[in-house]
Amino acid sequence: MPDSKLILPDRRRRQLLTGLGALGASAALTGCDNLSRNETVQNVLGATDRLTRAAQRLVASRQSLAREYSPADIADTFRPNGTTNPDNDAYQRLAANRFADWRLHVDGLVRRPGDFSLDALRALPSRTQITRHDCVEGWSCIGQWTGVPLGDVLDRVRPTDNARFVVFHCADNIYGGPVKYYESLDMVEAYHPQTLLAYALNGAPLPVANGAPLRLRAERQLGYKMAKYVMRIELVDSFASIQGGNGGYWEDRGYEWWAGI
Ligand SMILES: Nc1nc2c(c(=O)[nH]1)N[C@H]1C(S)=C(S)[C@@H](COP(=O)(O)O)O[C@H]1N2
Ligand SMILES: [Mo]
Repeated sequence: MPDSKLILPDRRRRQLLTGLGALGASAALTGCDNLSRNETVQNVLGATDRLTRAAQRLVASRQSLAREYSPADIADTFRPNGTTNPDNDAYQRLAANRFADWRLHVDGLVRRPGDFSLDALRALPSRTQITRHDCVEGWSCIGQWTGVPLGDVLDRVRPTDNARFVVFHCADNIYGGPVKYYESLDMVEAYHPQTLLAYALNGAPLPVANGAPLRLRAERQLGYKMAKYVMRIELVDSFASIQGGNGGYWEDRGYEWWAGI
């Protein structure tokens, strides 16, 4: 279930409401007792307190920053994984022309769908961060990424109120198979300040092996969330009509959609 983490407050709220119902019943029985000494009130106030703390923890954890490292920690070569050079004519033609003809298409549940060239993305305010990438296969690598915060691009296309997820469609047929790699984030992760559409690695244009010309960095997520070779960003309210319906290439093959670390 994609946003299982977000269901917690709801469940807590329901428990709280049940508690308040019980309070109504016991208050009627005991008349004008000092409410602060009433056991049910104590329990309900305790529950409110716990609810607030749980909600705060949840919000805080979704906004917290991934650790950033120092230049001395950067690996000499950022280890590539999965597709390292998309094996199709369309991509190879774009690469041959150093991505001058490449455009990022943004569409779906947005008020102003649009196309962005690499120069247009580079002209937007950028962010640089040195972070550690963790792959489920059991390796990590530290690199410096530069790109435009995804939230800034979303602000330009103006998601509609019913947009719940951001889907990244990639150029590569992974392992030469029939389907293209894709991934997705929810809106909270999409607007996180360290979520970037990155066009540079260690101060140089993003290498093809690491996703040229544009790849996602979502630094609090596992490596497979960080789509390389992004061609199109689509805002949706459900994954049902996209490939296997689970929000990502690996998710369609059994990985968890929530890959927070
Ligand atoms: N388009 C695309 N994105 C992808 C992959 C891929 O095969 N194709 N592999 C994922 C996995 S499992 C990891 S660990 C990282 C690897 O990024 P890197 O090649 O820069 O190390 O990209 C992720 N994004
Ligand atoms: Mo990975």
